[in-house]
Amino acid sequence: MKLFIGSDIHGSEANLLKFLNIVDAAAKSDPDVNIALLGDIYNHGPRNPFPEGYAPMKVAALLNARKDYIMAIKGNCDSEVDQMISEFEIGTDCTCEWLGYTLHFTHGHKCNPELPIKDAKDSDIVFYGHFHKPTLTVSDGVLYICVGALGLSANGVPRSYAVIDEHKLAVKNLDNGNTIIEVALQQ
Ligand SMILES: [Mn+2]
Repeated sequence: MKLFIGSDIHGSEANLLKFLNIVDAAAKSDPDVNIALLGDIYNHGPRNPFPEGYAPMKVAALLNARKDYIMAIKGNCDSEVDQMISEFEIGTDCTCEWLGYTLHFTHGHKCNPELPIKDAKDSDIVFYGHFHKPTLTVSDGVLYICVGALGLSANGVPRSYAVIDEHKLAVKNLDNGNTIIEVALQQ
């Protein structure tokens, strides 16, 4: 039982493939693997450079092939046309129960440790992206995890994703697999 959480692909097929190779490898031995995408899926964004391997339609094809186990929410760069090329729903921020934990998923531009909306305050763990930098913040007893970015990274910051299972939550370097953040979970 693993949930992989990625954000900010920004149309980078090359970097999405690295992420999906990791997810697909995990899925071979574990039938219960899911993906959460925290927005900014296809568009590079007008303030950003084109990321490595920029190919939004190829990103759509890769994700559509995995539509049955993707949960996606909208970021600030995602527009109406993005839903038209996606066979999975690009929804709004959501909360779910996971092995006794309440998890909240958000892109991060309207909810983050500095902007803790009610849904976040009522959760145990908040996952967000947007800032393209993996971080752990504890605020009012809530764990905020910025999972970093899959496609675009800030200067000198590695590309990263998060993975959570029964035992721990980890944020890992997309390129070398190194653990950036690790939190043990108690059942
Ligand atoms: Mn964003």
